[in-house]
Amino acid sequence: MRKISGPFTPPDQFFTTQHYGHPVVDPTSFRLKISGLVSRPLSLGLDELRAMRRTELVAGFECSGNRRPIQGLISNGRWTGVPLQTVLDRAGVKREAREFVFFGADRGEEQVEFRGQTFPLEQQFGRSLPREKALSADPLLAYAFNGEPLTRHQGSPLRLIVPGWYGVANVKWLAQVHVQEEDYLGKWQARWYRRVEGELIDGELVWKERSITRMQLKSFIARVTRVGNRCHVFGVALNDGTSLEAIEVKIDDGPWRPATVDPATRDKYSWKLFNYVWENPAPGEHALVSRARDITGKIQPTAKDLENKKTFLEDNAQFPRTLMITS
Ligand SMILES: Nc1nc2c(c(=O)[nH]1)N[C@H]1C(S)=C(S)[C@@H](COP(=O)(O)O)O[C@H]1N2
Ligand SMILES: [Mo]
Repeated sequence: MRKISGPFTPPDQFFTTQHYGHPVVDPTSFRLKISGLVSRPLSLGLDELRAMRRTELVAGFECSGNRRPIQGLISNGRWTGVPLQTVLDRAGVKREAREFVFFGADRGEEQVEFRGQTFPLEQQFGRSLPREKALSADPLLAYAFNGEPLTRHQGSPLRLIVPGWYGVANVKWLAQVHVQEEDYLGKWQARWYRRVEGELIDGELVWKERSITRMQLKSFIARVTRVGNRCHVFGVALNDGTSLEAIEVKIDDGPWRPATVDPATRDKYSWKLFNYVWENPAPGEHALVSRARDITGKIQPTAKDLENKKTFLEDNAQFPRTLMITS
């Protein structure tokens, strides 16, 4: 079982998921290639990347598959690296560039399907960002986590961190950035990680399918500890970086009451750890739930609100938990 021990997840406890195993990339011979629609294609070693503008960023993320009832695929910490923007500026992005594809060193054979035919093809793990996101100040080419070089599981020696986006955007063992004009429709971009949902538009259900990008507004209660006549309700909230208005806790049919956010987790893209003190809990069974609200007026949805979402990814529903208080 995974537990939250503080604002920053220790590197050996950071959750890890990947699709083609963990490649071993030798940091001394490692090169990051920048190819495609750039004026100066680049091949950069780790030392060259380290010599470029160094940035630190606190960011948490969860796997888009993180869901009730386990919720273990979420972590937080401080990343060090060079802004993607700095590297792309050096390469000189051409005007017609629209799509930036990030390939990991991990590969595997896939049955690529087309109209009932399948071709066994060796594929790289690949994900893309649109131009405006790739050229924004946020994405980081990270080589360290909490002050230590990335571990093999974390994508050593280099990974992309797209703060505010679901984990799948954070391509590990980053080997190549390919800049192109057309959409990238690789498996991990267009098929495996997508959301299928019905939306009522003018009273009619319209089916929408889109890829997994920004994290949805979410909170959940991780643990309740009783000290005498008090229960300490502790949990975590995460979203795309939009400021939160409140994180609230509701007990049984009571009102929503504000929880306190741990000041060590105030950074824009950090997860927010919250605490709520529940005084004099009565013996018996209770239902506890949390919700987050952001400054745009968005409220974390209930499971009912999400009933037209057919794919399990992006489970940001409010997560009621039951608790027994003994006298
Ligand atoms: N190269 C590569 N990068 C990858 C993946 C992968 O399979 N290969 N998995 C992605 C997914 S789905 C998630 S949730 C995160 C997990 O990052 P972590 O292992 O550091 O927690 O890595 C992402 N980056
Ligand atoms: Mo994931």
